[in-house]
Amino acid sequence: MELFDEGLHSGVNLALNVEKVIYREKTDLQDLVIFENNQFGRVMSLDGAVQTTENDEFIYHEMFVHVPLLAHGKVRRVLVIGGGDGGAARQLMKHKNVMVTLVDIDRTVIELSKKYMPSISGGAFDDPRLELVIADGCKFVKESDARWDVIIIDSTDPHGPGEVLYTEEFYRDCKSCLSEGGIIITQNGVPFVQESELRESYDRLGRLFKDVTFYLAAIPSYVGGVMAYGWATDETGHRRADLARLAQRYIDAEIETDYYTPEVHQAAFALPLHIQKMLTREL
Ligand code: AG3
Repeated sequence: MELFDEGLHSGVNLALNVEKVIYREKTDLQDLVIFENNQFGRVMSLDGAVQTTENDEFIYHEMFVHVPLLAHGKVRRVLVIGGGDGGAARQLMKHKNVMVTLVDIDRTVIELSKKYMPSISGGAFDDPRLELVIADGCKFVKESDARWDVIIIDSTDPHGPGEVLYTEEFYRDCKSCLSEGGIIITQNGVPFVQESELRESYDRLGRLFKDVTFYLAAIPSYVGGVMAYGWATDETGHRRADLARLAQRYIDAEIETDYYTPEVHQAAFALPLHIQKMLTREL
């Protein structure tokens, strides 16, 4: 049987059985493959790195979306940069009063995800509360004078087209698109194998925001241990939202989840010591 061999991190490769290749295309921007695996269902890879899978995407996307929305409590407008598979958008649509702008550079990712992995977006792209923009996210935030309560940076890892989405300049432009008390969330990789990425984001975001940290979730298809989401805001109260308040917001939001609970939300911010030490270590 053919093997998909992800060599994203040096010295460790993720091998997945390819039951069947569903689609393969080298777009102008990225090398895209969709294949079937017996544990993960359909898997989408871009430039050789697993982006999302049918069976574990709920963990990644629920934690990306419900943590900032319920921590903030009054979110109306959300900007997603990347996220062309529609997984974050689907979770956002669960929140009744939320309007979403999704900016992805690659239309092909959206079309193929809708066609071959429809459960991931679950119709979110057809929802009138979602505005889709095909554009370079960097340029978009530089030029926009609109404001959002939460900005979700659902990017690839910092290689290739996604690299610019990890620069201080981009974070600064995002900040200028945040409403007061707004929150930026980033996909920040797997700390055990991507320590320098974590450290760099911590420095860059730390220069711009009062409250910068990470929260964690284990995503089975992202090899190497728990994954870190970056958290950046000037409103220090959001992170301190107590359990009773989160639980009430969760009930009031009437959202159905399979991973997120208010307890998991709080616990995700507890950083193991080795990760805390990464943040203070010189690189
Ligand atoms: N965002 C996350 C990509 C992470 C890839 N890293 C890895 N394979 N270790 C992709 C888009 C999901 N909506």
